[in-house]
Amino acid sequence: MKTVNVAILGTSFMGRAHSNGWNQVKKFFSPEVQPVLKVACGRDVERTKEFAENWGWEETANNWEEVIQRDDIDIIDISLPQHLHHKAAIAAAKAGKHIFCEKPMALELSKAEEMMDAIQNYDKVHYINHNYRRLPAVQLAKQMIEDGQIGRIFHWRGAYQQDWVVDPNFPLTWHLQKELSGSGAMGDLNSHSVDLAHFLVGDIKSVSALTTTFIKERPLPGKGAATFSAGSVSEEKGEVTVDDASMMLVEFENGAVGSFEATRFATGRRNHNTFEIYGSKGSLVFDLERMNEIQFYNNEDPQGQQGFRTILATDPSHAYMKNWWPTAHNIGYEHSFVHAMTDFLDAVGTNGNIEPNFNDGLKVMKVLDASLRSAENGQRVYL
Ligand code: SOE
Repeated sequence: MKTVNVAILGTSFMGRAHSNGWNQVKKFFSPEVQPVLKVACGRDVERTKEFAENWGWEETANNWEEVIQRDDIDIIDISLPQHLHHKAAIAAAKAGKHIFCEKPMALELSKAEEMMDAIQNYDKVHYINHNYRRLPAVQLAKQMIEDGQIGRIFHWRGAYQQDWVVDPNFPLTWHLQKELSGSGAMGDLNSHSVDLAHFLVGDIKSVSALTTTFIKERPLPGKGAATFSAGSVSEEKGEVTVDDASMMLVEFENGAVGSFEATRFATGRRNHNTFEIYGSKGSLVFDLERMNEIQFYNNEDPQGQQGFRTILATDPSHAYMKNWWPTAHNIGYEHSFVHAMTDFLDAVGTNGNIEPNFNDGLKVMKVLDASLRSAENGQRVYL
């Protein structure tokens, strides 16, 4: 079995989720090439050593620019905060590496365009990890739409709601600083919804949006501050420079219309990514908090017997499921990363490609950029 050496840049939440995926993909799938967990790269020497030990990375490094230049590395896994995505991706492309990059593609549109420039005349695999496409229930929704089971689509209604920064004492982590995250809920959460809408409904023609920041300043972060965890905080405060919530209305190229909510202030919603798609022959409803299910309404069911029914997408016939457990033994968040990795490794092994790649990531960035401009000028913005 041909193997490929992976180097991961980043040892926090996504570093953990990706390391789990690279380990699990070898156990549950038979991709064209198998990953070797070669190098884990992080800023903190001791923490990176512990990380590598725990997840089975063979070596550690603390300078990602040097790792990218190594001849023995085939895949660069970018699990860094988005302000570092473009530098790492451009260096990896120039070094002729395959690139598995976390979402959103980049800090801002101009940086995503630089990444696109770097992969012209480039024959390796590039991928943006909008992982929710690869949940079996979402794959089933895609199949049902393509089979015409909901007919002409009229409406998309998406909402990605979290509440981990509702507490004003949650510190000013990088997620809340424009120079490190680009935007707040817009880039972090709405990027997922926009990618799913592109995947399931189609391209977006125009956006009208508004954003708001509910809590304008927060204590500076101390030790242990990370995604979803506050750690210690300092007495000093800093300004929040990103949106806490964004609301967006769109026209799709195919005539459908859509609404998108993305917020970190939906108190009680921990990681509530949902979509509703309404068509001429039926409708589909997905809720990440019930990620193995898709709700389907068939307008052609007999009169008096119509209603939303729950389809459990865990049969062996559902995408990826035959590699896991017997039917109805549900999967979770982490499995979407494994599905992305098996498809990515197949693309690497066959000199093929995978979606969403940089082209799809750039499309998302263009929508987010237009949305932020619309929120700024109060006008509808056409893409
Ligand atoms: C934080 O909002 C976060 O970790 C996102 O960055 C991920 O993309 C999302 O899947 C879960 O929440």
